[in-house]
Amino acid sequence: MGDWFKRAVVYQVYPKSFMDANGDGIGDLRGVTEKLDYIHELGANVIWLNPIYKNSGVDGGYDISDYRAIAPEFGTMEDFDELLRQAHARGIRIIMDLVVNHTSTEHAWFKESRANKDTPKRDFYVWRPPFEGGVPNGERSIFSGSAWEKDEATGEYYLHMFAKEQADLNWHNEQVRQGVYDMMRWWLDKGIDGFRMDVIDMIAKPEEALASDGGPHRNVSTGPKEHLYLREMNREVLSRYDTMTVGETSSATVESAADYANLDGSELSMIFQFQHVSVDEAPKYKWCTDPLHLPKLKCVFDKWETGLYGKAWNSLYWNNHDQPRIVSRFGCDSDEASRVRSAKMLGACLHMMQGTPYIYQGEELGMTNYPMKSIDESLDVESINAYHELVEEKHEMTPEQMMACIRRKGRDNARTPMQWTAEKNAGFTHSKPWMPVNPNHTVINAQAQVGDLDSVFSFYQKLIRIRQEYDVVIDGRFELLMPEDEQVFAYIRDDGKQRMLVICNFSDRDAVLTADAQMEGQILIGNYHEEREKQKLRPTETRIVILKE
Ligand code: TEU
Ligand code: CA
Repeated sequence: MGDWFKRAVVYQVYPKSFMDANGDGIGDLRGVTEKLDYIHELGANVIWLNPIYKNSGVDGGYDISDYRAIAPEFGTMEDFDELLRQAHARGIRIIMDLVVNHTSTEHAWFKESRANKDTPKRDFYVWRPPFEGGVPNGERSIFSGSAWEKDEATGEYYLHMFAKEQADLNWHNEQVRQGVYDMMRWWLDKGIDGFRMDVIDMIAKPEEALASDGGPHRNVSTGPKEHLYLREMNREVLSRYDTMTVGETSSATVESAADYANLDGSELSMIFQFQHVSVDEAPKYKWCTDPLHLPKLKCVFDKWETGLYGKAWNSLYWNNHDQPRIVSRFGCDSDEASRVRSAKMLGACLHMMQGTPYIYQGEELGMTNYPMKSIDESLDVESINAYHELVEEKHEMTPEQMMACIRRKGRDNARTPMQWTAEKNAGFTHSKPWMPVNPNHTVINAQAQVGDLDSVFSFYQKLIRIRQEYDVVIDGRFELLMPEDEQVFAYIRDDGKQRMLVICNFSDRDAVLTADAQMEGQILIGNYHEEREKQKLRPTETRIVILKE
């Protein structure tokens, strides 16, 4: 493992909604190849490609039925090879989604496992006998309902932590692990540059959570063998290639990250922690509309930035295919000027921290949440199941309350087609898009922004250049200023040679800087043209300053 990941800026492509090259309404691999110059112009040097493997169409490609085949709607293996070649020719590396906590129930392994209690494949998945005639225990699926599904043929239950079409693999089985490592080597031998590892903190489930004992819902994440398995994967696969890896670990803490993302390279390059995207969640998961309380968010970043310094590496993200659009969430998208300004402010806040930044397609344009009216419009298994459970079964929320939550937090927000132009279907496709395009594409689109020096796109371009030019962004220590302030997020980066000050007003009101955040220096970038007042910030104002010695 080299350490190029420290200088990487990752652009995440959700292929289904990125660019449709063959006009069937679904984004595809040739569409990604067509748009490589756009990603290159932005300045990103790594692409994370969401799953493109053959799948059963239940969970956006995260229900894989063949790890070595491309889903026909995305194209062919030749299309993939061409994409990889063209990306490498531009100095862009590609990391692939590795989804190995579960497979689709249509995967050959599962079909064999289900068909016969005596095949060695039976143990590839988590099968349990009923407990007192019912489910083995109270384990709950993240996508609502029990995590156990009964198979009528054998009378046993299999575990699915997500949709019932996504059966959890049994990582305690040596052959499962070897099968996964073989597949990883197969892709790395093709020339890909690493993996983003889906729910990798869930692979080593503690045995007691799986017992058929009628027990309660228990935590299946970070079981005792978690790091053992990742070290094995590192030894047998990753360490033999020049890779970058990022584990998706919603349960990670600063303490566990010191193992997962240790700078000694024994496990992964970095992880996605979830604490900063959970600050506006109620005790009951994400279905609420609570506003952001800024000191909480600052406290989380402070903990991760200082906690991992010199020990492990951070990832930095606001958005991905599971998260609502950041400008609609922590920014202000009610009018065009505030949308542009707050999208820039949020970019500056994140990109000047220590870690590898990830930009999710359309974030660089300040794309917003989608104005969904009714649940019938949702295409996301998570939102649909949650609606049925919370509104129709348990009557915990009215339809209006739940729709407000889905509009604010639902995953469909991230998955509407990329907005390339102001034309019909936003230039994403020539036919009917698989998912509706946000009506605001007439205003928010790439064509309007590329080359416009005041656009969100140009601002992101500059942020990436600053990161490349100033080593303090890569190496400097992080020091939070004004921790209790409810409007301003301000911090210093200091590498002993240079000091950088980053100030961000998260509110759409004027804000006042305390003395320690008023230092003078050279402003590298900001989101207002006119002269500034030293002690005051205007609504959603941001500035990045190199401080005088
Ligand atoms: O997400 C895992 C995960 O933690 C999600 O359940 C997340 O909490 C939720 O989507 C937030 O709304 C990964 C993938 O990123 C997601 O797209 C998949 O649906 C999931 O795994 C199952 O593979
Ligand atoms: Ca297509």
